[in-house]
Amino acid sequence: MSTENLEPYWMPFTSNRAFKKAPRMLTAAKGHYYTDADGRQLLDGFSGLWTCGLGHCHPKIVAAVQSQVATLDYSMAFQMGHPQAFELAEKVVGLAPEGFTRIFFTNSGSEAADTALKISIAYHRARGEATRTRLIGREKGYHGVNFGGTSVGGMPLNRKVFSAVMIPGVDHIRHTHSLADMAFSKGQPTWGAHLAEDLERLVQLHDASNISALIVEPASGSSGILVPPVGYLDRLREICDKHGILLIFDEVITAFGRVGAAFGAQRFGVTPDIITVAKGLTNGVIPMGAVLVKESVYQALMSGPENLIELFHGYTYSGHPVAAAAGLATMQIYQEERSFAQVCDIEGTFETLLHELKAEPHVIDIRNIGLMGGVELAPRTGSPGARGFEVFMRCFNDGVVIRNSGDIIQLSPFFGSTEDELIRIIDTIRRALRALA
Ligand code: PXG
Ligand code: PLP
Repeated sequence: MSTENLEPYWMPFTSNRAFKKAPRMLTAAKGHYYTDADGRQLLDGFSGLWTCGLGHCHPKIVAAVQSQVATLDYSMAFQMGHPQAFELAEKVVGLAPEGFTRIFFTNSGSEAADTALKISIAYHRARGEATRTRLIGREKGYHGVNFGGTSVGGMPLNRKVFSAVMIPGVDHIRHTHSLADMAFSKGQPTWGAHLAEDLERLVQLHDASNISALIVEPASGSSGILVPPVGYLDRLREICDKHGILLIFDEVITAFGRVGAAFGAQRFGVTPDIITVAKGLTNGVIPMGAVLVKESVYQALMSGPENLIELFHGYTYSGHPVAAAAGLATMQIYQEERSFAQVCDIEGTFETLLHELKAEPHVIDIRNIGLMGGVELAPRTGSPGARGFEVFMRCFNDGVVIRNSGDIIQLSPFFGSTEDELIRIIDTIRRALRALA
């Protein structure tokens, strides 16, 4: 048992009072396992928080971080540079879809989302279309918790309390989820491409000359694994092109292997104009996010006298040397271990095992793409989310860490998961479901 004073730390997205009565404390991690304060080994079925696809404490990332922190711990981020940030920039754009040549570093996915939205507005203004300021998100979207990301986001509970102070000039297209039309689809649902037409409705309403960008997750994670219907993203791309709207893919979860490619854009065969990343950029080891842009977006902003700052935006820790070192080691391992191909190799096994849960009590849908998996449960009458949390708790007590978003069970196994590990995760969930009321 741990002996810390648990009160001062206000935990993020956590039921603080319940946690502090019965804490779940993790004290160490290695490979695919956590150690908890009681010395138990827990199989991590969530790769951290979608972050650590390569496993925990990868020796090469640990070594890179140790060496960097002892060599250049911090380097002034504005008007100064250091080699690791430039090297990482080159490596990451090298993996990106054709046309992506520039990258802006942030410290999280939330900062990446807000940065991307601001870049889109600056881009249009620089090209003489200063009225293009309206931002379009999608219902059920998650783009972090800063003001911009919360505003374009579509998770009702994240918005409710802040409703009056959401940034102005935002609208949302409808989400793509429909149990009646796509329950138990494997991979991309075949129904739903037409839902992209909802963007046309908003263009008619607001006029294209006022719209800056559309931001969507190619496949959404937080709202419970929503996989894009076949043809849906292609249609969004066409409509954005038709109206001069920038298309932003928020790939904080889908980039760096999670869907079996370097980027979701490649997996789904649709190229946006701006991409946000975080999490897998450093395998979660040091916080870091980034915004990748096409050359045309960057060039539009490289105007004016050369000695002036082109974009009035940046973070004290943008391109932090220790984060950059972690990122560089991570990119090297992705290449050496063929991580993205590894995901493709086990995706089929994961899908088969996951969909076996269809027969279990309370299960009303199962969704998957790459190594993202969601199992939706019927809510208990009068207490939505209770069943999902109970499955999370039962799995934890049974030695497996998963996550629940309300009544949706979420899985994000490691890229190097063995079949036995996948079976253990699914069996543990099955036992939990059978024990539920
Ligand atoms: N965009 C997307 C698509 C994300 O998934 C963020 C932005 C924000 O990133 P930061 O680093 O600011 O948290 C995310 C983060 C879940 C879960 O349970 C997912 C996230 C965060 C917390 C929980 O699926 N994704
Ligand atoms: N608040 C104050 C008072 C600051 O001085 C700064 C940065 O210098 C910030 C906020 C922003 O911090 P960051 O650059 O780490 O996002």
